[in-house]
Amino acid sequence: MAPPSDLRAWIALLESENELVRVTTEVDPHLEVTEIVDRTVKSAGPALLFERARGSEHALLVNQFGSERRMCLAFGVSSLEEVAERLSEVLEMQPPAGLVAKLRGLRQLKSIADSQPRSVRKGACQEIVLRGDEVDLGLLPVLTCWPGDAAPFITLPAVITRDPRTAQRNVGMYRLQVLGPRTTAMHWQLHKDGRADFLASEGRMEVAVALGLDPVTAYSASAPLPKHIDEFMFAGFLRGEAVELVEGVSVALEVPASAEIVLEGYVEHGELVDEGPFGDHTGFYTPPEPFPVFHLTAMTMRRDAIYPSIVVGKPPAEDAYLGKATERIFLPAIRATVPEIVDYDLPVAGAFHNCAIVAIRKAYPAHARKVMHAIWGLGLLSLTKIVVVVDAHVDPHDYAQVAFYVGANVDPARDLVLSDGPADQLDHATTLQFVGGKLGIDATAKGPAEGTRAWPAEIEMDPDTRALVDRRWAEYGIR
Ligand SMILES: Cc1cc2nc3c(=O)[nH]c(=O)nc-3n(C[C@H](O)[C@H](O)[C@H](O)COP(=O)(O)O)c2cc1C
Ligand SMILES: [Mn+2]
Repeated sequence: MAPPSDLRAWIALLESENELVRVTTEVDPHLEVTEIVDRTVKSAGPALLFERARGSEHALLVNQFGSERRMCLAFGVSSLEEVAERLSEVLEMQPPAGLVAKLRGLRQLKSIADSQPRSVRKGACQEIVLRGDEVDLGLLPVLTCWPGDAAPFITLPAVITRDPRTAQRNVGMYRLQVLGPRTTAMHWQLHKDGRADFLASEGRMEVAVALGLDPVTAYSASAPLPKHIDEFMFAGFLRGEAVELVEGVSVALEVPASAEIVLEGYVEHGELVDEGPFGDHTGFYTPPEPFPVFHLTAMTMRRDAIYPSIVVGKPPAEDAYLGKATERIFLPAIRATVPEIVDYDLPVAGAFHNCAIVAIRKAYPAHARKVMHAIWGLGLLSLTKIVVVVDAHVDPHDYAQVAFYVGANVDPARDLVLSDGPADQLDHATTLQFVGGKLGIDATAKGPAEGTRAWPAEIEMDPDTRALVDRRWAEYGIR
C-alpha cells in the first residue's frame, strides 16, 4: 500500500486501522495533554486527535508515530526492514550484467529520479493566508509539555532553510519556543544542518516551517542525513512519490503544498534569545541557552487546519519510534562504509546517543576497536557515548544476550576503550558542553593474536541431536 499522501489521508488510515481515537471532551494543552499522551504511549495506546483543545479552534494530533505498527502503516510496509532493503538496493547498485539486471537498474534509477520534489502552482496549505500583524501563534493549540518548561513549544516542525552558498535545501526538526504572537526561538543545535546554513549566511536568512505533513515527510525532517542531501528528496524516495512543493507567500522558499500549517519568516544574525528550559528526550530539563529568534512574516493554513505535536520526555516516549525507524532505515547507509557491521541497536532507554550495540563480522585483531572509531566518526552517531561491540552471531536487539557477552567476553583491564570526542549539546553529564568521554566495550571473542590465552569454544548442541529432539518432541509428553 502506498504511504498516505497528506496528514488527512494519514488520519483516515489510522482511523480505519483502529489506530486513532478522537477525543471530543475539552482538554488543556497546558500539561494535561502531556499526561494523557504519556500514559497512552507507555501503554501502547492509539494516536489521539483532540478535537477541542482549550483556547484554540484547531484540532490537535498527538501520538501519530507512537507504535511500531503505526510506523509501518506510515511507510506502507509490514516491517521497516523493507524500507531499509529498498535503500540498500540503490546504495549497492552494481554495473548491471544481463538484461534483467539492466531493467532492474533502470527501475532503481527511475526511483531516484522520481524522488526529486515537484513544484506545483497551488497548495492547500495556502487556503488561508495571514500576513504581518494578522499572524498569531496564539491561534494554535501549542503544548506546554512539562511543569518546568519556559513556555509553549512547537515540537513537530519541519524547518526549511537553504545553504546560501549552494542553494541546497535542508529540512530539520528543531523545536520552536513560542515567544510571542509572531516570534519563536529557533533551537537548531550545534551539530545540525539548519544551524550550518545560518552560519553561512549574513544578515537575515529566510526560514519556513511546515506543520502537519504526511507521516513519511514529517519523519524525514528528523532523519540524520548528510548535509548535502535534501530531506524532501529522501521523503520522495521513501514514499515512492515526489513531495509536492509550492512557493511561500512571503519567502523565497518552497513548502510542502499539502501541509496543514506553514510559518514563514526569517532569523537574523546578532539576535539571540535565551531558549528553554524545556523537558527533553534526555529525560531532563535542558537549561536556557542562547538561540536565534524566528520572526514570522506570514502564517498560511488549510481550512480547519490540524495542528500536530509530539511529547518528548523520559524514554520511552513517542519519539522512540521515530528513532527506531532511523535505526532501521540507516543500517544500509552505515554498512555502505562499514560493511562488517551486521546489525546494530540504539536502545530507547539510551535516548539514542547514549549507547549503540553493534554486531560485527570480526575478521582481524582489534577489529572491534576499528568499528568503535568508525561509529565515533559517522555523522550524528559520532555523539554516541558508549559503543558495545559483539560478534555477528549475537543479536544486538536482545539485551540479555548482549549482557551475557559483555560479562563473559570482557576483561575490563584489556577490552575497554576510553576515548573522547564531540558530545550532544543536550548532554548534561559531560564536564564541558559539546565535549565528552567515549567508552568502547569489546565484547567479541578474542584470541592469542589479541594477547589473550587460547579462547574456549562456546557451548552449542550438535545439529544431529537437535534434529533428533525436534523429531521426537511429541513423544516426551512435555508439551
Ligand atoms: C521530536 C523531535 C524533536 C527534535 N528537536 C530538536 C531540536 O529542538 N533541536 C535539534 O537540533 N534537533 C532536534 N531533533 C533532532 C533533529 O531533528 C535531527 O538531529 C535531524 O537530523 C536534524 O536535521 P539535520 O540533520 O538536517 O540538521 C529533534 C528530533 C525529534 C524527533
Ligand atoms: Mn539535513
